[in-house]
Amino acid sequence: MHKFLSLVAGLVFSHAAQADLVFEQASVRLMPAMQKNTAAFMKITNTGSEPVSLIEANSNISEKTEFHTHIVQNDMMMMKKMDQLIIPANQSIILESGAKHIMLLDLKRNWADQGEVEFIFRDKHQKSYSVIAPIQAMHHAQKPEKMEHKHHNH
Ligand SMILES: [Cu+2]
Repeated sequence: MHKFLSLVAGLVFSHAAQADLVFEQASVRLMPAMQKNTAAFMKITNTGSEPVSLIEANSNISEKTEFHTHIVQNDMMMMKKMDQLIIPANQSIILESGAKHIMLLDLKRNWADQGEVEFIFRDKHQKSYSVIAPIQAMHHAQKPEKMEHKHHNH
């Protein structure tokens, strides 16, 4: 009994000492069935004292999953693939429409019927993170969600 308790305590301690990520408000944008791509949004908080670099993403509904950002090129807003997504120590980043996001490419047939998506992210130390995100219709796709959030602070 005592042996078991100390083993559990040891596991909890070593886990807490590592960098860790908390995923919140995750969602995948519902798209018409003929669309080949969609995007996912979420808030990621790094509760550790070291930055975390995610270098790989996979999902169960797409052949490819990438980290994207938006850049302006020739006066046009374009999406650009990022080799890594860095979450600074003790900080949160928000992936949202019109900013950094997760791109799901080459969607599988009837992908939206699943209702939710499972992501597996991997950081540069080969630690993996599993996240479940519901598939949701987003009505104000063009409007940056940032503006809606600001409203609550007044
Ligand atoms: Cu994209």
